[in-house]
Amino acid sequence: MRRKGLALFALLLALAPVGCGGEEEGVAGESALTLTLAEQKDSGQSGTATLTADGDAQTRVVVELSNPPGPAQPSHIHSGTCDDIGPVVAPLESVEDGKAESVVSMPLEELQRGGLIVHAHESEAESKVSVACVEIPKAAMSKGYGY
Ligand SMILES: [Cu+2]
Repeated sequence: MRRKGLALFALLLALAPVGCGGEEEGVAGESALTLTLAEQKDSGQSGTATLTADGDAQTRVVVELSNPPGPAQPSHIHSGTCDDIGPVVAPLESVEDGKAESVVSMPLEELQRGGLIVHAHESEAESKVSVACVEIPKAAMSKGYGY
């Protein structure tokens, strides 16, 4: 009987760490995704894009970029990849002084369908130049495969 008790104790110890760390999840149905915007073409601008579900049909997108230049920087969600930027899927507010907060009429899930990017242009005048970009990772197919 002593051995059995010891084994049970060891089992409890082994189970104890489960549930520590990891993603913050399930806070009143809110979920957020923070992506790292990588600089493009030596722009010197990198930063983050934070996507937060805003109800079932909208997503709040906050873009923050380092080393902002003077002019406002148009920013969008496009299809494609950072190497091959496709058409605009949803416009974002222009990044001013390195920050923009937008609400897009697409649910977060939809933005995670794969093949979409968040990026910022150098300026209105230099709109062909992309300064920072990130590909929105495709969401896992179903719950239960989470990390
Ligand atoms: Cu764009």
